[in-house]
Amino acid sequence: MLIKKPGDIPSSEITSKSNYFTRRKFITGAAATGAAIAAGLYLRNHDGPLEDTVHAGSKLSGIVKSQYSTTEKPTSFKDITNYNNYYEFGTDKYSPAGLAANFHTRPWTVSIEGMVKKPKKLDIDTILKLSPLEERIYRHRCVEGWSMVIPWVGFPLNALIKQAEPLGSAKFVAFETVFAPNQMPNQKSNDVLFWPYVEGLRMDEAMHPLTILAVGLYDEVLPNVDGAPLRLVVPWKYGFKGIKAIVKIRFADTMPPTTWNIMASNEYGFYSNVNPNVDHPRWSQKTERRIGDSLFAPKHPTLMFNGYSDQVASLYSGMDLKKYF
Ligand SMILES: Nc1nc2c(c(=O)[nH]1)N[C@H]1C(S)=C(S)[C@@H](COP(=O)(O)O)O[C@H]1N2
Ligand SMILES: [Mo]
Repeated sequence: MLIKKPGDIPSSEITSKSNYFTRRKFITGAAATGAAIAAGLYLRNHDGPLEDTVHAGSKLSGIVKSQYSTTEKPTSFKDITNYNNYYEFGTDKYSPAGLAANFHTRPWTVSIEGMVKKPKKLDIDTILKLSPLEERIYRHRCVEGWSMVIPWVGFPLNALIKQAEPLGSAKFVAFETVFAPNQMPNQKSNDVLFWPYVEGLRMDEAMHPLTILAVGLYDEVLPNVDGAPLRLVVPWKYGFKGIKAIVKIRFADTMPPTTWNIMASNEYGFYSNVNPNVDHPRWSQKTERRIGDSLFAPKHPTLMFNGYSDQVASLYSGMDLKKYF
């Protein structure tokens, strides 16, 4: 078994207790109703006994290289698939890998809805053929202060968005993780987070060519623990924006709620752009620990927009990034 390395910020500390419980009291009613409705909608699709479950591990073909990949050395497959945040399965880093191993990723339908000309329900195997698969080797920076370099396989989110033809009035895109409490043990109660996990982007962020939907890793089908079968990757933002196991994409004219912002709005903003100049209220964001480095290796300086300033800084020109953190 892997042993927890010193220097980790325990996931349990991601939200201060007092804050967590204040929010809980406030929100329980609405969340409980939402969860009940979601359960009704998804239980049949994703909680039944399933036959065909083994997909991770198969090689993906026809992957093309991308100009957007970093030349930094990728983190090992072992670290990327054993050191994770996936609260539906476990709140520590090492248990989700095992607990997610038999998660059912087929059949899988993604609903595209809200302010679009062409709402659709797309089967995951149709989505996989939507656009050529690209390798995107991206830096991944968790808000907790650690980072990796991950060779994702995926395609630009904008390819999917264009198919749905959003209305001009759509200004945001909201994403939702599956609600499947029979498979995701922590979804059985709201003690950990409110389910399903939700995230969102502004429309221009969603359309940006760096924003991808990942379906693979190291040329293989995405391992369950990394968000199979479909997971968002926005490399200039903190890792929690990269919502896993997506079943719903909704277009809206108002800013959608996002899970960590609901839990602690003073600590996690909607934007959550990687920014070494805006500290988390409980720790500095100036440096990061690269997973896989030796324990004695110096920390890496955290880069503005995670090193993607040239591509994305213009999205935020004139914005006060301390206020809109
Ligand atoms: N549904 C869901 N998505 C999630 C999370 C989660 O707990 N549940 N954790 C987030 C966080 S905090 C991070 S850092 C990344 C981790 O992705 P990885 O495990 O593939 O490295 O997933 C993000 N997406
Ligand atoms: Mo994270």
